[in-house]
Amino acid sequence: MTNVISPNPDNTPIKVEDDRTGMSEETLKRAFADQLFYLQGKDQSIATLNDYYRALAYVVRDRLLHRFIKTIRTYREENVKVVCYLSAEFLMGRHLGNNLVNLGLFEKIQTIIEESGLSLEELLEQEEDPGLGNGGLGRLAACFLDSLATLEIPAIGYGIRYEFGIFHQIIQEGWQVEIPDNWLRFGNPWEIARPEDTVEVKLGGHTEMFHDSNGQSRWCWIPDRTVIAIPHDTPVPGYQTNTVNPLRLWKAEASEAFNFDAFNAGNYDRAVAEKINSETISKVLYPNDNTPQGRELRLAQQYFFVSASLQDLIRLHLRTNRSLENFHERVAIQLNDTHPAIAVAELMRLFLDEHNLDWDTAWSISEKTLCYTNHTLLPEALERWSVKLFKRLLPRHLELIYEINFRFLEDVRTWFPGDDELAGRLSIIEEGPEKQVRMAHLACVGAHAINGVAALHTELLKSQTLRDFARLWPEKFFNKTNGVTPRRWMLLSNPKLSELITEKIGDGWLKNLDQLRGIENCLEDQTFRKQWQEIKRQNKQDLATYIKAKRGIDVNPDSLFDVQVKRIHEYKRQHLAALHIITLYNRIKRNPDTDIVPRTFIFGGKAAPGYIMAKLIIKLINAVGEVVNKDPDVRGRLKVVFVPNFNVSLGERIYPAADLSEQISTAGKEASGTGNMKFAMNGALTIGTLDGANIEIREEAGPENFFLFGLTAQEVQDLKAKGYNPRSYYENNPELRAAIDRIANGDFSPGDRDRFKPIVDNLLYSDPFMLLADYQAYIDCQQEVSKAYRDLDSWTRMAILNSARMGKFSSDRTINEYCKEIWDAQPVKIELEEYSQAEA
Ligand code: B1H
Repeated sequence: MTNVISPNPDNTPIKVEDDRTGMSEETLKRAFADQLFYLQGKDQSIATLNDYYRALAYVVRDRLLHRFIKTIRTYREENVKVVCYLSAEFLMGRHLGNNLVNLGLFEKIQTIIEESGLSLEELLEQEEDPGLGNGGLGRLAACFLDSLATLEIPAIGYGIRYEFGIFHQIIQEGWQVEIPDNWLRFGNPWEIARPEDTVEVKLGGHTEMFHDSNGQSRWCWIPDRTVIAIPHDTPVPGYQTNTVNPLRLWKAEASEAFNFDAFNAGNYDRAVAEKINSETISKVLYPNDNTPQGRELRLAQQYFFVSASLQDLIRLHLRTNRSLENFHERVAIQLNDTHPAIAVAELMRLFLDEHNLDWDTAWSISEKTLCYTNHTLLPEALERWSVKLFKRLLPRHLELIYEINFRFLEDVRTWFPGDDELAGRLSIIEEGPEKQVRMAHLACVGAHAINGVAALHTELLKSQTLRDFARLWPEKFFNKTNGVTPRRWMLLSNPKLSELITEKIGDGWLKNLDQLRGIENCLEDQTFRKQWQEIKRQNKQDLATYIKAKRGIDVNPDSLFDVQVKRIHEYKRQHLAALHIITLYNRIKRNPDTDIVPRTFIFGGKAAPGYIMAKLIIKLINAVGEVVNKDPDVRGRLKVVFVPNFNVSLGERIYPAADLSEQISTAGKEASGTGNMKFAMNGALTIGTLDGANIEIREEAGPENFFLFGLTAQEVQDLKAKGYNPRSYYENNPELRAAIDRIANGDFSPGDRDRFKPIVDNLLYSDPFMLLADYQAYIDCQQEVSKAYRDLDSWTRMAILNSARMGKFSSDRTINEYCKEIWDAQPVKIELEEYSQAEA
């Protein structure tokens, strides 16, 4: 608000913008000093960098809040349709830089901070990276929230406020060591607790038959535990819009601070134990990517956040609507994988047991509301819960699932009479020594839309993993190729490149990434290519400085930066890249004068703590680095660096500095990949298989600007069916044999020859991900890469074309498709009062 305070001596009124909303330099400066003094209780003489960070965070948060409040009020008053993204993971990355970018404040704040003798970059580094996710799936949810707000779509993200996010990885003697991620230790300026919106979530107990006054009998649930769910909201602003949507994360607490009965009876231990037990639910993120952990606590987490979110939605709906009959017209719920699939049973329970709808009405509304995204084809990653465990934790839901399944299979039998095998394959319950609930089947039956995350993935879903469902309901299936937000992954992380692009084509590309095509017109402009190259070189120099500081390794910024950053998993084949490095090393050892293109191999990624093979792959990469980096014969031409603790903020440093993006999963195994998109947007060329979104990236970039190798998904399957014998590749390929022998002989494990035996044996005797079958094609393709890199100008042309043609992979495109084809959601403009609009 513009206040008028005491007039000047010459009687002209002084205008003072509200220190909480004003966007002028003057006001921002005052607000910064004010927050430091009154919030942190410090002045400049004693403030630490962290104090300055927090002061600045609150300055920015203040400027989000009135937009946030107005956004929520508009949604309510206009009774709009809201998209609810239910996800066990949101890998948001740091907020401050992104919020500055989206509010259009970055440059102004940078000037102010620098004028105060501070560095904005240093302050941004103070923020803990909120790591409430494992990898691609959680980061996708975060990119979607950015695009939803940018496209002005009313949306809420619902998830869990884990007290400990993904562990912090350090490398000790080449091994991964996990350190707990106590990210809330110094508080979190971006969240607002909303205790007034607390809801209760029940667990356990049993069910009983109950007769109501009309003589009707029904089952009712007598739970034996209650936990309370306290929402914590984080505002998520769109880029250059007034929309600020909520990310609502639930924290679990005991229903009473203590169980007073137990407490008063002197049973203090029990009272405290119950409290601890309840709070365990939101304590820690399970650190598995692409492999679910079948633990009771994990199912409790899933149910906890799903139940709290659905209760919240129903309550919000009934505030502005008379009944639940139009629920699906006001709410679209997207299930991010099967982790929230219990929503199918919980929504039915709420409709039937708590709101007295009849089955058919409840089912019809529920189905029209729910949508399901599948993210993986790996059979071991498909969630199943034992019926026994389900019954112990969620007895009422198990009954409902049986009822849903019974009705579903009755339909199947009328559509396909006599086909009992089909019914068995489709059933939500898997029969066997231990009966299991198949969560993907529950999601398919309960949702009206099912989608895969890249064209190949969706095809394989329809023809294999969910084949029977696709036969039953072809109209339910969609492809929605993933995307990433260009705001974080270009503008924020690669400001120099973004500036160059904007200089050439204006800034429209940030909201419409297809406009990037415009830079193709600059391809013949030699100055432009030089500038492009120079920016890449500076980004590489910055990364080299970081590597030197973190790992003490000198890397040459003029070498080819060959990068593989992603979770460590056998299907992603980091060990295939290791075989390539060892092959080059062997060539040098055979002939130290061999003419090779200098390369820096950069790896990063976490292994699930229980995944022994993945942890051994990390050790192998580091061990190869130890030998190669120090061997004088190599003469610094090859360097291997494992960058510890790969996370969103490290990604922001690494993607812009890459020349080559490694996307080398076994075809048919990587559902989409999203790192592949971030690399290509920033002008890295891809070496990759025909897997996931690589296929579409290659189509867009043009096959001449992409290094393709390896078996196709079909060939992988055919070879497996025919009988795959990895040993024959080993025996018939001398370079492959030499590389594997070097590992087997203990050259990378002095004093412990057998250290890498599990990797060697796995490759020679089973090789489920067919590294040996793809080895030669990969080596040959890498040779092509080196050849291409020798002509830096022509390489730069290819890099520019990659960037220019990545428009399709903006998450704005993905979200637009979901809105039109799945959610039926429309943008809603948020109008601000004049005072805060003025300088926004
Ligand atoms: C993806 C997961 C995943 N697919 C289980 N599945 C998890 C499965 O904690 N768990 O139990 C956690 C994560 N993550 C990834 O999703 C795919 O592997 C990528 O290919 C894809 O790009 C990404 C986003 O769709």
